[in-house]
Amino acid sequence: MKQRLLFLGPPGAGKGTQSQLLASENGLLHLSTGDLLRAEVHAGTELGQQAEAVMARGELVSDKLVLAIVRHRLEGHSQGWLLDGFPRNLGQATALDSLLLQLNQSIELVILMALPDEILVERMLSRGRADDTEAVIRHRFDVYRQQTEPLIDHYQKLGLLISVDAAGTVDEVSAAIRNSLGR
Ligand code: B4P
Repeated sequence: MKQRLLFLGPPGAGKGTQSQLLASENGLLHLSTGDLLRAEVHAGTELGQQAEAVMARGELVSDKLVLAIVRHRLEGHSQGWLLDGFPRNLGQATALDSLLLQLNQSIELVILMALPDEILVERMLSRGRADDTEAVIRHRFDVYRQQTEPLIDHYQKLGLLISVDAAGTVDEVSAAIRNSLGR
C-alpha cells in the first residue's frame, strides 16, 4: 500500500470522508487543511481570525498560512500521510514539492474524486456547514475550476494521478478507492 497520498476533487466530493477512513484503516496521518483551518477558527487564534472571513466567502485562505500549517505537521513525521484538500493551487503544489524535497519524501499517488455538480451541491447542502449556502457553494466551484482543476493536468503529467468514481454511497466509493490501490 502506498504511504504518501493526496486526495484531489471538487468541494463536497467526499475527500474528507474517504481520506479519514483510509487513513485510519492504514495508520496514516490524515492532514486536512480544511479541518485544521476550522479548528483555528473555533479556537479564535490570530490565524483563525484571518481565515474565517475568507472561508465564509468560499475563497482560498492565503498560501502562506496554509503552508505554515502543513509544514508544521509534516516536519518530524517520517511515516505515511494522506493530504486532504491540499494543495489547492499550483503555487501550493510547488511549495509542497520543495518541502518534500527538504524532508526527503515524495508523493506516491494522487486520487481524484470525480462526480457531477448536482450531487456535490446536494451533499454540501445536507452537510450544512457555515460556508455551505448556495451562493458560497457556487463561488467555491468557480474557485475550484480556476485554481484547483489545473492540478489534475499537473499530476497526470507526472504519472501520479488515478481517478475514482465518487458518485456512489460512502461504502461504494471506499471500495472503488481500495480497488484502485490494489487492495
Ligand atoms: P474543505 O474542508 O477541504 O472541504 P470540502 O472540499 O468542501 O469538502 P470535502 O470534499 O472534504 O467533502 P466531505 O467529505 O465533507 O474546504 C473548506 C474551505 O477551507 C475551502 O473552501 C477554503 O476556504 C479552505 N481551505 C481548505 N484547504 C485549503 C487550502 N489548501 N488552501 C486554501 N484554503 C483552503 O463530504 C461532503 C458531504 O457529503 C458530507 O456531508 C459527507 O457526509 C457527505 N458525503 C461524503 N461522501 C458521500 C457519499 N459517498 N454519499 C453521500 N454523501 C456523502
